[in-house]
Amino acid sequence: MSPDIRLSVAAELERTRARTETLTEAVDDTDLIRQHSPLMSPLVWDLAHVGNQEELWLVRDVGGREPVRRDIDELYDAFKHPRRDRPALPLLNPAEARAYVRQVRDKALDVLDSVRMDGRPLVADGFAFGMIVQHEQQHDETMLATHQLRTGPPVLAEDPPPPATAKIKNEVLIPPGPFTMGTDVEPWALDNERPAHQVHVPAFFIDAAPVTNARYAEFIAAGGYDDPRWWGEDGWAYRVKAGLVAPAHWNPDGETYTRFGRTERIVPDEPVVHVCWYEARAFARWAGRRLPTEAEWEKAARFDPATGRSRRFPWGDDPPEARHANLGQRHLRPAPAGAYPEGASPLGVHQLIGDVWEWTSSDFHGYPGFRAFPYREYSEVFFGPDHKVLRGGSFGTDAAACRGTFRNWDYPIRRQIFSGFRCARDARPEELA
Ligand code: AVJ
Ligand code: FE
Repeated sequence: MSPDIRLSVAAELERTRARTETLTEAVDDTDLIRQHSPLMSPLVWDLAHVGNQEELWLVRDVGGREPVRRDIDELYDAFKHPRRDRPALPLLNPAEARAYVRQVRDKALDVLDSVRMDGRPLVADGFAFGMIVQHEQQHDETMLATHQLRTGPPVLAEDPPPPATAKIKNEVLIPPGPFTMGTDVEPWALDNERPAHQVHVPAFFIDAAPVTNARYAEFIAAGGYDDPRWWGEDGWAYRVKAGLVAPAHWNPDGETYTRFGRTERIVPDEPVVHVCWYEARAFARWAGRRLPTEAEWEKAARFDPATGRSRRFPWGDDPPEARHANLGQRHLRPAPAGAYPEGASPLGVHQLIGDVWEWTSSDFHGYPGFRAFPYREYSEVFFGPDHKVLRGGSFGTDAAACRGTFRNWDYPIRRQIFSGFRCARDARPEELA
C-alpha cells in the first residue's frame, strides 16, 4: 500500500467515525439501548457491530493480531440474531461499546501503519480498509433510518439542501446499444459490482428526476391506493395487510410529514421518500409507465454518448463534491428536483446520485462471472427473487459507499430506508430521431 493510500484511508476512517459518534451521541443511553422499531437494531448494537467487523477483518485477518474480544463475535453476527431479537441480547452497554470501538480502532490504525503489501487480494489497494469504511458508513445510514423511526423531540441538526435552480425535462431518451455495466477498476467496488460486462440496452425513456411528492400526491388523490389494478397480487396483498395509504411518515392530514422529530408541510418538488417497491411499481403502472431495470438505471447514470465509455458518476470520473449530489447526511432530506445541475448526466438526467435510493424492477443477482469476495454473506446469500435492487444512494449515504456501479438491495415491502424511485418506458421506433 502506498503512503498516499495509507493517509487517505486513515482520514476516511476518522471522518466516518465522526459521523458514527454524531449519531450515537445525539441521544442518551436509554435511547441508545432501546429498540425504536422491530425493523431496526438498538443503536448500541450497530455501534459495537461496526467495531466487531473492523476487529474481524482489519485486526485479526489483515493484521494477524490477537482478538480484542473473541467472546462477543456471536452477539454481533448479523446472521445469528434477527434485528427484532437484538435488544434482548447481553450486549455491551454504551460505555463498553464506546471503549471497545476505540480499542479496535487504535489497533486497526496500527495495522494500517505496518501492514505489508504481500500480494493478498484483501490488502491490495487498501481494499479491506475501504470495505470497512464502507461498512461503517452503511451502518451510519442504517442508524440514521433508526433516528427517523425514533419518537421525541429533534436531536439532529438541520441544514437545508440547495433550492432548485435548473429547469429540467420530464423524461430523457437513452439511445439503444451496448454499454459497460459494473467495474473491474473501482478500487473499493464490492464483489457484487464486478466484473465489468457489456449489456445491450434497447432505447428507453427515463424520468429526468425522481418522482416528486406532488406527482405522488396525484396518485394518492386519484385513488391509487384503493385500486388493485396497479398493485399486482403480491403488492395488493401487502398493501391491504399493512394498511398502506401514503408514504411512511406522511401524517393523516395528508399535508405534513414528520422528519427526525420535526413536523412540516410536504414540499411538492422534493423526491418522494419512504415508499416500498410495491408502492413504486403501483405508481408507475398508474402513470402508464414502469420502473427502470437495473441495467437501464446504470446506463442512464454512466453512459457517455460522446465516447461510448461508462463513467464513474453521471458528471464524470471525479469523486462527489457538495455541488454534485445530496450525499453524506449534510442535509437530512432529499433536495428539490433541479437542485443539482452540476451532477446531471451528459444526456440530462438529474439527481441519479444522492437524494433518494431508487427502486429498480430488477431482482438482485450476481453479474456473469461473479465471485464472492471476501465473504459469501456480503452479497451472494441475498441473490434471488426476494430482493429488489436499489441504486444511486440517498441523502443518508456517504460518498465512500456510493458510485455509479454501487448496488443496494432490500425486500419489496421495505420503506424505513430512504427509498424513492423514478419511472421509465420503452421508446417507440418513431421516437428514435
Ligand atoms: C447493502 C445496505 C443491504 O445493511 O444489510 C451492512 C449493508 N452488510 N452490514 C445491509 C451491510 C453488512 C447491507 N445493505
Ligand atoms: Fe453490518
